[in-house]
Amino acid sequence: MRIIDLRGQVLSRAELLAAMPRAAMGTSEATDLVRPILDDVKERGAAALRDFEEKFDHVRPEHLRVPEEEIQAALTTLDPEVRAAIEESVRRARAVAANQVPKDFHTDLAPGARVAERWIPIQRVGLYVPGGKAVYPSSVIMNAVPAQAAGVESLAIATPPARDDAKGLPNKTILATCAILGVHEVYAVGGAQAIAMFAYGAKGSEPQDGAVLCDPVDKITGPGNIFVATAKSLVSAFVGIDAVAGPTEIGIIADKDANPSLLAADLIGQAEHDELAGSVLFTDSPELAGKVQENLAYRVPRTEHAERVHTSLSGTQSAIVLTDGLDQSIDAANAYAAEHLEIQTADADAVVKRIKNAGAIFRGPYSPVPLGDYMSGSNHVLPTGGTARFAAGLGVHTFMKPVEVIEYDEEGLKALAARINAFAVSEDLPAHGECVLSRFVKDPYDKETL
Ligand code: HSO
Ligand code: ZN
Repeated sequence: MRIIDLRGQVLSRAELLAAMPRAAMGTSEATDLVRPILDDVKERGAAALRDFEEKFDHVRPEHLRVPEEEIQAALTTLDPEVRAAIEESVRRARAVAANQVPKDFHTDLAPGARVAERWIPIQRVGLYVPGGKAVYPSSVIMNAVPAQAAGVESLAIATPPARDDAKGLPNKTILATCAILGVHEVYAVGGAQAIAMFAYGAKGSEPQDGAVLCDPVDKITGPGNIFVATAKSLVSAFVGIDAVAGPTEIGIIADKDANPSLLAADLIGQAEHDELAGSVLFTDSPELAGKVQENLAYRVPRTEHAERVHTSLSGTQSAIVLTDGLDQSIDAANAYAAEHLEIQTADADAVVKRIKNAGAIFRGPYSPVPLGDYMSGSNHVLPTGGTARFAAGLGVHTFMKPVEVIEYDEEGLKALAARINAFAVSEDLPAHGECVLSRFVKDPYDKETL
């Protein structure tokens, strides 16, 4: 891993931000490819979905909507150990999500003057689950559980047909996870066409599809490749989307007493995801940095995905950041704003309190990132690319919206009438003022008086 040496440097905010390792994001021509797919699905519904599945996933699914028997069948053939792991993950995620549901509240401002806040679930959500080399049933849990806890009435999942499935059914572990979660609306549709189906809805083209194959959704969440991401941003003008995720990242703040072997394991764990994954160690101990490098030299060639891990750790997006002390490590980590931030220092709680930017914070040696990936109960869909400076990870709040209810009565409004009128007149909107005044003086336009 390359070294970024900040020691002895006093950096401005801009310089510190610029010094952080980041993946270079290429621009793409995906928009030109995606737009016709969106238009065709909007126009021809299920018939277009079948054509695109054949073109991109090389199979014409027998059923675009996966029959319930297939979802249940996938559960019966699931490896019992994997099933137990999924069930534990769901249990813990549900316990946290139940606690996350925001409470309605109100503020009384004066007699007869109340503003209430109601949290309302989004009605219908579409969750995209990628196929291909990265099939993550854990991500189905991370999206579906908070949506269910929020009270989303209708939740649909779209995921491409598995490569080796003659009938065009999706990955069996994904289907089994849907069965465990109680998600019954699953489509064997992938890519930009799945996003189009969610955004516009799709009419059926064969009797088994019914007149309507899929109703449009109000919000689309879930990761995907560049075509899925582009499709999501194109439809985001009229349908909600979650953030478009970049490559995954880990930041670790460690001091001289941290265990270099475990640090190396954790850096490799994240690098395993992707050649572009970022693994960044912040430390004030050059000795520790040296030992971590030694451990990496030993571990990397021996790990299953050695080539990918090597590419990721030697990329410009990964680094060991050497600092003058814990204060500078914390400043740098705050500038980096890691998707996942591990704290491996003597007084970890004191460091946690000083973290301003991170997708999720993993405190101490027994809270490694993969615990959060699978079953800590926390969510693993987190802001990447430094967006943790302003964004939060997925949670119950992602699937709800706060709506203010204005509850003034006669007394409450009357007390403000003159002031509202003065404000309205100052904005040259006198009819605004009249709305209020007409409620208290005899209304010259009231038809009763005409
Ligand atoms: N670390 C990934 C999530 C994941 N890991 C899924 C394993 N499966 C991004 O947070
Ligand atoms: Zn992971």
